[in-house]
Amino acid sequence: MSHNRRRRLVAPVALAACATLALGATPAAATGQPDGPALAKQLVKKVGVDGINRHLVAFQRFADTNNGTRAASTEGHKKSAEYIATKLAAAGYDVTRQEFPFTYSETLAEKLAVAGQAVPVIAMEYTKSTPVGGVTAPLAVVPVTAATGCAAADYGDVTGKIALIKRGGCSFAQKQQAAAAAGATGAIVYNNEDGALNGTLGSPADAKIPTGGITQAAGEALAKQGGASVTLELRAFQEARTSYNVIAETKTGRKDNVVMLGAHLDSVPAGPGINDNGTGSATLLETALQLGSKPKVNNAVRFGFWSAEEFGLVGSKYYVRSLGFEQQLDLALYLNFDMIGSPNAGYFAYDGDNSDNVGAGPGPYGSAQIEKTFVDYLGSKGVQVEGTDFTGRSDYGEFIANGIPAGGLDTGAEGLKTAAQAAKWGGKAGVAYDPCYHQACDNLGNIDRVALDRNADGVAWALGVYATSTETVNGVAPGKAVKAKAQRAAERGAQRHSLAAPSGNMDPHHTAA
Ligand code: DTR
Ligand code: ZN
Ligand code: ZN
Repeated sequence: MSHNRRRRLVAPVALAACATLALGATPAAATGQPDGPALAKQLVKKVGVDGINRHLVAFQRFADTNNGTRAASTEGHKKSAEYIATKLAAAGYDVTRQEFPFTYSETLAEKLAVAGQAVPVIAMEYTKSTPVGGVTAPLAVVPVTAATGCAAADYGDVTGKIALIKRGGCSFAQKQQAAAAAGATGAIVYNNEDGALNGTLGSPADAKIPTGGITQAAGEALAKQGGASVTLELRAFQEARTSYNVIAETKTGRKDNVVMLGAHLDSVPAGPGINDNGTGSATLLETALQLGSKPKVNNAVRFGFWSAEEFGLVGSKYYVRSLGFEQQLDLALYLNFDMIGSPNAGYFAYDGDNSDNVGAGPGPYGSAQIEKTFVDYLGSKGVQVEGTDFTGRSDYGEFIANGIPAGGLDTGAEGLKTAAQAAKWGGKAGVAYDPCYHQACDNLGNIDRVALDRNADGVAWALGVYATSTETVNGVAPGKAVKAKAQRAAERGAQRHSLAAPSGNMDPHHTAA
């Protein structure tokens, strides 16, 4: 049930009777809901925050009884994945587990001291390690430009020094590579906006020197202390491991126009990941259970519970790349949900049409329409939604890189809520949307359940709309599947013998620049 209880609609008899191929739009009623199919309305009513919260409690317990984490490859992740797989299989879904390799990494130490003063620093994912106790060296301040420290020539001779570099203009990987080429023994990148800088170098192969991130304020203070003695200790444990995605699909609906919804299930090693991304996972699980495995839908519905998102979107990339082109064509669209109950929540929908005109361009054709579905739905509930740039910072990245229309919702991570946003949505200006982002305190106490409830209604709504018809997104009207069964079987056979082609044109890492 939604947060704002709505007047119950009397189910129109005619609709109930012809529900097999659900369903034209019904007129917007006094609910304030936009026009939509019966399935969307029913699902919004059925999916409630109490059911979702029960799954969050389960995730918290899996972390609490397994070293405080649900990170990919850990027991906490496995327990979470089996909890989901077991429930969906029992509900009659076709469930598969897809195993893949990745590099596990865990921060062991992150310390920075300048002239004896401690400065909070976050080790970049896949950073090279310093020795225990760190390295002590003079600070070299790299002159600020539009692309500070992106080329070795920006540094001068920094042999044996620790370089201080402003964020922007290129990836963190490129900055520490250029710093290393100029002789630096360590790199500190400071933010170019408010909030902590929690970055990744993308892959272990790209790491050259110990690299950490600090806030803009700390960086600007340090920039006045060129030559000061700096001690930097960044140490990480890395190991080749495997983890697995859980995929579940309805038995009903056409299989050549599948509506896919995904959320990453893994947390970071530092914590239980109840907001990031227990919220997205629990909401998809509850929505799938309420939908049932044999709903009366035109389009099949597939749910992906990704692993190793926190190590560079590894599970979702592996999944998309494991599909042949025809299997990708069978996906009508992809909806992603990563962090939808942040405690100081913002309300964001992925900017499919690039109307915000910031950062990345628009999503593939159809993404704009998906964005509108979310914006209109939440707008009808009195929630004014803003855009989230299609940076590729979550699991939709590989889908859009392959031209699959995508959309989704989030309530914000380490970014700070502005005064205008606090006036519009409530909450605290100048404070992160999720002050416990990627930390041990991302627990059951770190959830705004009103925001979670509203977003869960958005998930249920969009699922109901697109399981009924994706015509606005890809022109496929409700009706018969275009492919004969035999043709599809032949294609599947052919794909088994060909290697999945890597998509290659985009490398959507998690805060890589
Ligand atoms: N990828 C996320 C957090 C994140 C940060 N910005 C966005 C924008 C849209 C979706 C997710 C995110 C994480 O898992 O850490
Ligand atoms: Zn995360
Ligand atoms: Zn996440």
